[in-house]
Amino acid sequence: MSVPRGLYAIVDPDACRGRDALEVAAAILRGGAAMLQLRMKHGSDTARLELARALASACRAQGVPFIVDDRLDIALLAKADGVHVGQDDLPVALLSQQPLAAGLSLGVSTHTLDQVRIAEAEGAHLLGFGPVFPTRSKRDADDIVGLELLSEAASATELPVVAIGGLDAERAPLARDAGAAMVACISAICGADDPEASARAIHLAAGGEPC
Ligand code: TZP
Ligand code: MG
Repeated sequence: MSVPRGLYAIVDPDACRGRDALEVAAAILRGGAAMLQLRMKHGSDTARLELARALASACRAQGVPFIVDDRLDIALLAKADGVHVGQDDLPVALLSQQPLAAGLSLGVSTHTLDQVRIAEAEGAHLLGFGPVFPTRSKRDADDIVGLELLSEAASATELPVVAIGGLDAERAPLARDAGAAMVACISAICGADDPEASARAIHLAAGGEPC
């Protein structure tokens, strides 16, 4: 999977202000997101799989890579393009050696330069790095890393680094200038009054191609 630039949209049903997550995702895709991840911390596996399959299909229709957070099983069953894991999730060292995960893009959340180097050595294909700014979307968020450490992280790896945490259209250029390949957002898109317009503004501000 080649890595695009611009908005890495994270669709979290809890952040959609009661709106249908699939409709919010459709708006975000119209806005031109370069990649889309499903992050669903609550609800049944039946609901999770149903939404994952619907999002996979919507993303495929737009040629946008679709990633599932945390869950290799859901990623496989939904025929996603990849799976994203945090430091306390399934270890990327195992996923990268696992035939079941062959062909999937493996993303890893990192918060320190050591984690960046280790995730790369263990076979990750893409790294999240953050929280760059304060966030209210993750209850157990790590300490703020800031733009300087983001820049060091981007220089410390050959892998694309996706900035995450408190990003919006105003801050996206700062992350891009610090070396981020993409800018990941939850609340700035899922919680926006107009998710399509917000996604478009962030995607362009992050250096994405107009769609
Ligand atoms: N990992 C680090 S910060 C974060 C995650 C999942 C939440 C980002 O959400 P927001 O609303 O874009 O700050
Ligand atoms: Mg996780």
